[in-house]
Amino acid sequence: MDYLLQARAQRGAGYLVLIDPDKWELKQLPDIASAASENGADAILIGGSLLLTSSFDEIVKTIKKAANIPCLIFPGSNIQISRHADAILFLSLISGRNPDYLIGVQVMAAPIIRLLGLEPIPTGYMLIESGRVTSAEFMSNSRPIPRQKNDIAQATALAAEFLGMRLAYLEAGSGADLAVTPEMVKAVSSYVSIPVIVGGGIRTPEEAEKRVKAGASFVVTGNVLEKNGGVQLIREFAEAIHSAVRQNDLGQNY
Ligand code: 1GP
Repeated sequence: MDYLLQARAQRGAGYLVLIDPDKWELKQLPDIASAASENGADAILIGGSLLLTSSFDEIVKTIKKAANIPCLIFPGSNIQISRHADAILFLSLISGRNPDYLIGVQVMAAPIIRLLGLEPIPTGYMLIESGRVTSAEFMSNSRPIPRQKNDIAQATALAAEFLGMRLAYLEAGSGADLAVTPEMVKAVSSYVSIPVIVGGGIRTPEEAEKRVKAGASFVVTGNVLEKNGGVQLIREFAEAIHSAVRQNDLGQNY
C-alpha cells in the first residue's frame, strides 16, 4: 500500500497494468511484464474472473521474475493467491449484496494470506453498469450500480472508507463497452478521502487522462493491451496518466 501511495504522491496518479492469465500464454508473460515495468507502469495487477490455464502460482512467479515493479494480485476468487506476489487487493464486492463476495471468500482466504506473508490491501470493489453483462457481474452473481447513479456510488465508497478500506475500485468490467464516466469518478473522488482506482473499458490514453483529471488516483488497463499489445501503447498510457493533474470538485488541484 505504501508503494501505491508513494507512486501517487510522486507522479500525481498511478498506472496499473492488468495481466489476466487466461488472456496470455505462459511464455508470453515475461515479455508483457517487462514491457509494463520498463515503460512507465507503476505496478502490475494479476488476476481474472476465471482461471482456465496454468497454475496461478506459476503464473505469478513468472510475472514477478520479469517485472521490476510491484506485482499485486487482483483476485477473481480465493484460488488466486500466491506467495510470489508483493501484495493482494483484499476485495469486498460492496456494490452487490451477495454475501459470498462480501465476506464469504474473504473468510476462506484470510488465513492463507497470512500464512503466505502477503500484504492484504483492503479494497471496496464496486461494479458499475457498463452496457452489457460483464464476466465480473455474471461470476459474482451481483448487480452493478447503475452508471448514472453517482449518488449511490458516492455513498457506497464512503461506506467503504468508514469500514476502514484503503481503496475504492470503480470497475466497469474487463472489456466493458462503456467505461465508468468521468462524472462518476469525480463525484466519488471528491466525496471520499481514500484513493479511487478506475478500470474497465478504458481504451485510449485520452480516456485515462480524463479520469485522472476527474480525480482518479489509479487507472487500470488490461484488455486494450491484450488486443493491441505494444510497448508504445503502455508508454502512452503511462505518460497520459502521469502528466494529467487531478482536480477536486472545486476545480482545485490535489
Ligand atoms: C478489469 O479494470 C480492469 O478488471 C481492466 O479492464 O481489461 O477493460 O482494461 P480492461
